[in-house]
Amino acid sequence: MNMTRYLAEKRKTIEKALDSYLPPASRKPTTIHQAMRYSIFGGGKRIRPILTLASAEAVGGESEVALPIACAIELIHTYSLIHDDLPAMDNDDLRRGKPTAHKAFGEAVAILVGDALLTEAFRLIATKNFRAKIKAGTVLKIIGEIATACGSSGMVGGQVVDIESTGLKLKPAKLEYLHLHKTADLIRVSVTSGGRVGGGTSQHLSALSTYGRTVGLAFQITDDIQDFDSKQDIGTTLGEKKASYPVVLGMSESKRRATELIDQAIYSLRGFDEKADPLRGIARYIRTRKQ
Ligand code: GRG
Repeated sequence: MNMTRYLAEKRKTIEKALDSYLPPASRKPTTIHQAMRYSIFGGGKRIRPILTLASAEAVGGESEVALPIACAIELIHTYSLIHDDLPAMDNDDLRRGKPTAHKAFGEAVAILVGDALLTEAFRLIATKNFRAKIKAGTVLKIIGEIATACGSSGMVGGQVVDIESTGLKLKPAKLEYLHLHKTADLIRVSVTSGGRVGGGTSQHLSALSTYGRTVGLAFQITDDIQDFDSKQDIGTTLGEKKASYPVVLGMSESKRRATELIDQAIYSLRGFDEKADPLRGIARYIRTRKQ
């Protein structure tokens, strides 16, 4: 299958839905709504919501039914990037090729944009029209799983360990723990939520959970590899201060680990038919992606 075309089509579907779900920029107070839209529509690969749609399809469901959840996950991801960029965290000036939210709107508004996107995500899942065939209990289960993946035992917890590890020499197990929570938890729940809303069985969900965890970790490793390479290119040593795979494991072991995880992800889908081909393709794309 043509993955480039698949990803571009899904990205378009997600961006159209995000546009329809988000409050208009003209709604008062306009600053927050403009800033929310600035951050959401500032580019981005939309890999997490695409995984949600592809997972719904993989279990035989319709991706359209998964759209509110897919978009909610993109709102949460964008909130995490905005807060990660703040001066108190990574202090970044650019995100997705544009000034970060705090550079464009000030620190207070950037914090509030993150808060608003996180809250809006749960409103979206709770209120957007689900087809009657999705039971309220399924929606509740998804809300609980997403909250767990993003909270203090998930993404936020991983971010705390990341901050506390800056400048320290980490053991590989601690590094894996950090990235499992900071990055892989949200990716895993993007996948399992799609599988749930698509009507997947418990066997499907267990396989999708393994797929999500392994591609999530591989995603982080490839991100670290690119980050390390780019920092070497511009001759800084910044890349060595942050806890990252090339620093802890070395470059060739990091690449080997990423390949191993992608192989495990694809193997976890062995019980699925060709409807899971997009998930297989996304796993390969993560291994070879250039951005
Ligand atoms: C602030 C609670 C809180 C959490 C922050 C997401 C995160 C946790 C930190 C971002 C740091 C980072 C660069 C992690 C590497 C993996 C990652 C999440 C990359 C960014 O995701 P992409 O590549 O970004 O999907 P786009 O822009 O394509 O959406």
